[in-house]
Amino acid sequence: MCPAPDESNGTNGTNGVANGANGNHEGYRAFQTNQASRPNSNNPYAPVGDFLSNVSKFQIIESTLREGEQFANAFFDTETKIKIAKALDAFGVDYIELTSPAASEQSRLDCEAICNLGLKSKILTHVRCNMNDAKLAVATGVDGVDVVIGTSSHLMEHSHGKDITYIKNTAIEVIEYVKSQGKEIRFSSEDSFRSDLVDLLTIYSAVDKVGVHRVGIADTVGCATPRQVYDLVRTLRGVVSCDIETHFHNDTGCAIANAYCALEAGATHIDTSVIGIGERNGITPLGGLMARMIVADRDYVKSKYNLEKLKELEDIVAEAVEINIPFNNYITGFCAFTHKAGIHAKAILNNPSTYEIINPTDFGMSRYVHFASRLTGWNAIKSRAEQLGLEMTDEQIKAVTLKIKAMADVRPLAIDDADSIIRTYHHNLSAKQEKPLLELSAEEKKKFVKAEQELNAESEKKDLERKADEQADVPAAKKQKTEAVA
Ligand code: HCA
Ligand code: CU
Repeated sequence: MCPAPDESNGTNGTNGVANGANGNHEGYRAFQTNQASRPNSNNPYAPVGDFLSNVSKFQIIESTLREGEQFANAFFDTETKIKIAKALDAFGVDYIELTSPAASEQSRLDCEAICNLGLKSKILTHVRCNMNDAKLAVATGVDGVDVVIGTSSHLMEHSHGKDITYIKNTAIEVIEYVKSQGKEIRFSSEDSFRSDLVDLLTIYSAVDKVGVHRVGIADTVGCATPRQVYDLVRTLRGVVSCDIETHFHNDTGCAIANAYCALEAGATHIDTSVIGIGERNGITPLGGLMARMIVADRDYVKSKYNLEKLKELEDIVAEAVEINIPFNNYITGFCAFTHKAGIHAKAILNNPSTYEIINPTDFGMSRYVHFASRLTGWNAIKSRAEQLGLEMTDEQIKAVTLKIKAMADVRPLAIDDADSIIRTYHHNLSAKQEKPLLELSAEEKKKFVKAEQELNAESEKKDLERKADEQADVPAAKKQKTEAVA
C-alpha cells in the first residue's frame, strides 16, 4: 500500500501561478485547502526495506549533458552547458556526466570548462573502453570516468567486432590506469539485457576483482521489464562487491519503474536526464524519478535534493532543446496537481491526500481545483465564493453551481466567466434590477435555458429521492441491497 503525502508543513499553493511551461490554467485556481497533518515518518505503509534495497539510499548520475546531448533536438553550446551544469548542481545531483572529450575538440574544452566551475556535484565523462579515450578523459580534470562497451551478440558482431576476452582484458587495463590517476572508474556494458548472462557476470566479476568503483547495467534499447531488472541486478549484487549503476531507456515506458526496481534489488546509482531527454524517447527522467522516490522515502529525498529547483531546471533544458514541458509531466506538467470532477474537488478541499500522493508544495508547485465545467460540484464553488469574499447560503451556492454547469454546457468557460457568474448572481440576490450572468447570443440563451431546465429537473429528482430515503425506515438503496441478499 502507498503512504499519504505529508501535509504537515507549509500551505498549499495559492499564488495563482500556473504550473508548467505552457501552464495556462483557464477555469482553474490555486486553492487553499484544509491541512491534514499526516507525517509519513511514522507511516505504516512505507515500503518495507530489506537488506538489498537502496530505495532510501541512492545516488543520481545526471546525464543531461551526455545522454541528453544525444536527444534529437539537443545542440548545447558551452554557455548552455554551463548553465545546465550549474542548475543541476543547484538541484543537488550527486554526479554530472558529460559527453566524451573524444567526441570533438569543443566537447573536450567544455569538459574542462565544467570541471573548472568548482561545483559540488562530481563531474564524470563517458568514454569508450579504450586507453586513448581514457587518457583524454583523465586529462580534462574530471572526478571520474564512465567507460562503456557493447557486450550483446548484436553489438559484438555489428558494432565493435571484439570478443569477450578482448573486452575483459581492455577493461582491466583501462580500470587500472584510471585508478592509478586517482579517479573514480565505472565499467558498463551496453545492451546488458540482450547480453549473455554468463558473459556479463564473467566480465563484471573480473573488473570487480581489480577494484572498479561501479559496474553499470544499461537497458540500451528499453526492452527490460521491472521484473527482469530485479532479477539481473539481484544476481549481479551476489557476484560483485562494488557499487551498481543502472541506465534505463524508456522505449516501452518502463524507465522509472525499472530504476525503482533496480534500487530494490540493490543498485546504488541511477542515471537520469532532465525531462528524460536522450536517444530516441530518452531515459529515466529526473523529475519522474523524484516523484517515485519521494513517495518511497520523503525524508531522504527532501534532505538531499533541492526539489523546488526542479521546475527552473526543467525550464532551462526545455528552452535549450526547444520543447514544451509535456502536459502530463511528473510534478511540473500543467495538470499534475489539478483536480476537476466535483467529487475529487470536494475531497481535495477537505484533505488533499485523498486524491494526491505527492504534496505539490514539496516542489514549490501549486494545487489547482477546477470550478468552471459541467463536472463542477458546489463545494468547489463554495470555496471560490469564500475566496471572492461573497457570503451566500448553501442553497444559493447550489443554485449558482447549477447555472455554471448549465453555462458550461453552452460554451467553454474561462476562470473569469465562472467568477463573473458567481459575482453577478450574488449581486442579483439583493439588486432591484437583475444583470445578465454572462453576455450570451440569442442561440446561446436558448441552449442555456434548456440546459438549466434539465439540470434543475435532475436536481429536483435527486432531492425527492433523498427525502424519500430519509423518511423511509430503511433507505431505498439499502433496502434494495437487503432484498437482493434475501
Ligand atoms: C548509448 C550508450 C548508453 C550507455 C549507457 C551506460 C546506453 O547507447 O548511447 O554507459 O551505462 O544506453 O547503452 O547510453
Ligand atoms: Cu543510453
